[in-house]
Amino acid sequence: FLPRLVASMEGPEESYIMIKPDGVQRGLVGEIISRFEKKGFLLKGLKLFQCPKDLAEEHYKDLKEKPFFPKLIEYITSGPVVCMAWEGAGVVASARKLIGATNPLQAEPGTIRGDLAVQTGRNVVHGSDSPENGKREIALWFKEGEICEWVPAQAPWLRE
Ligand code: IDP
Ligand code: MG
Repeated sequence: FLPRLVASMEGPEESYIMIKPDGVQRGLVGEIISRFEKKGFLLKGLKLFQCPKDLAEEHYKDLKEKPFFPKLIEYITSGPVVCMAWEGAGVVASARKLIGATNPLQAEPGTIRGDLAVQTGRNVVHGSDSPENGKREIALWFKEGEICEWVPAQAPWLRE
């Protein structure tokens, strides 16, 4: 009861999705956004952004002991990224499925990484791994006023 009450006070489920610099450089922005848009989730925030080093380090702080951490930070800050906030019941797990496994060679065909990438170090997209991290990452990457609360015209055709 209490966890559900707390969850409802925190509002709807959200995922932070980010097209990494390789996705932007390779001209995959429209293709990647389309997959989430067509699925039926709600886009609440969107921007092209050059990520500073300290933000990249904060975003990936759980990985800071990994040997690949310095290269990961270099990769994420190497050019603009596309930051997105997506909303919807089940969006976090569903977005992870749409994105596919971390290693694109193990990602299923039909997923973004399975269709569009070949290496873990260039896996084109990020998706939050829990609803808590979805909230945390959206608060980290977006400023107040950059998130839009709106109801799309197609809402009654997506959910009964
Ligand atoms: P995820 O993005 O599928 O959630 P995580 O394990 O959270 O995967 O790792 C975050 C990111 O760090 C990956 O998407 C990838 O860009 C990078 N990464 C993870 N493992 C490796 C590795 O072994 N070599 C190089 N980069 C890695
Ligand atoms: Mg992760």
